[in-house]
Amino acid sequence: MVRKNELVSADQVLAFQRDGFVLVRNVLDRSEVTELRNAIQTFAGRAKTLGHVLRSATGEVVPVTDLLGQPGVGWLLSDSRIVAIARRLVGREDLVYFGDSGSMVGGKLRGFHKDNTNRDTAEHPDWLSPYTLVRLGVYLQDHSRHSGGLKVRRSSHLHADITSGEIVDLPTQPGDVVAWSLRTTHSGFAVRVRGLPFVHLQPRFEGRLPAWLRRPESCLRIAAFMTFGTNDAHLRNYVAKHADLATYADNYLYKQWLYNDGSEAASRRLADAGVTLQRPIPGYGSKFGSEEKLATGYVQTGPSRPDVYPASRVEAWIRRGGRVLRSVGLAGPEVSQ
Ligand SMILES: O=C(O)CCC(=O)C(=O)O
Repeated sequence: MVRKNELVSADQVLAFQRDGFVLVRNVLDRSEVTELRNAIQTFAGRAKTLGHVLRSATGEVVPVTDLLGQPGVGWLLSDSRIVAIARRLVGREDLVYFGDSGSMVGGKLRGFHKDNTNRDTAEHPDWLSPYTLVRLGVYLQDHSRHSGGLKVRRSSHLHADITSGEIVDLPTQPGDVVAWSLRTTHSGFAVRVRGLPFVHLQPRFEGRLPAWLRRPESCLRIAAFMTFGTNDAHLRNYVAKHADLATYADNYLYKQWLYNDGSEAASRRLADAGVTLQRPIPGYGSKFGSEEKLATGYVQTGPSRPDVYPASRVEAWIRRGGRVLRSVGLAGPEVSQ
């Protein structure tokens, strides 16, 4: 096992700053991967029974509660290796966790997007200084030879659009951690093409690839995600966007904050690892541990805010063609499935 202060080399930090993502190998061992797979499946199953999950059109089970409150999983957020990676990439000592993490079981939710506050306006403060919110993904199965992993666009964290950057399917193996800037364009559930490992498809085409051309997933896809930041304007803007119900009603993160573990014990566990727990809204944690079964079968959230990405050249033509095909019923919905 690699020592924690060697987990992310100086070259990897530079690669992260250049590319907007980095793959850190062999962070977790085999038994930890097995333990996490089991714990997440158990927790997600229980959350689904209660309806404490986000609504899904593509089959994934996403508990609304963050990782901190999940038995057998919460340790990830204060794990010295995870914290060391986050600290190296955020680039600041005062690491903050603000209740943005989660797990996902199964599904096929694809589509290029960014996670930062403002995704399409180069004049917004998000784009005027290096971005300090970093997301870590732990994919608990093989994606070096199998579909289902993370797809990113290289250096797309430098562009306020989702069309820039070479497409890369990340060959993660169980135990690896992938980290990306919230400004980086990415999509889940990458489909690998049989016999053509060097081909990295647009998400919109992946869902339409015939089954015989796809490499299958290795087993049920289970993944965990967590975001860290530091005490700065980028974090304040991000939190303000999701805390403001007037402009972003009932958004998923606001709902998650209600269901999160905001206890003093959880906060102390993080503090012992050098991470500050920020509880962005007054009701943070007020529904944690609730046994109320939701009749809707999921936690209701408002629509996500549309991003208006200016399309250029080929992308504009593809969009136009897609609109025409959809209007005459010859193409499916815009988010590929
Ligand atoms: O499912 C995935 O691999 C990506 C999830 C994602 O887009 C995110 O956590 O921001």
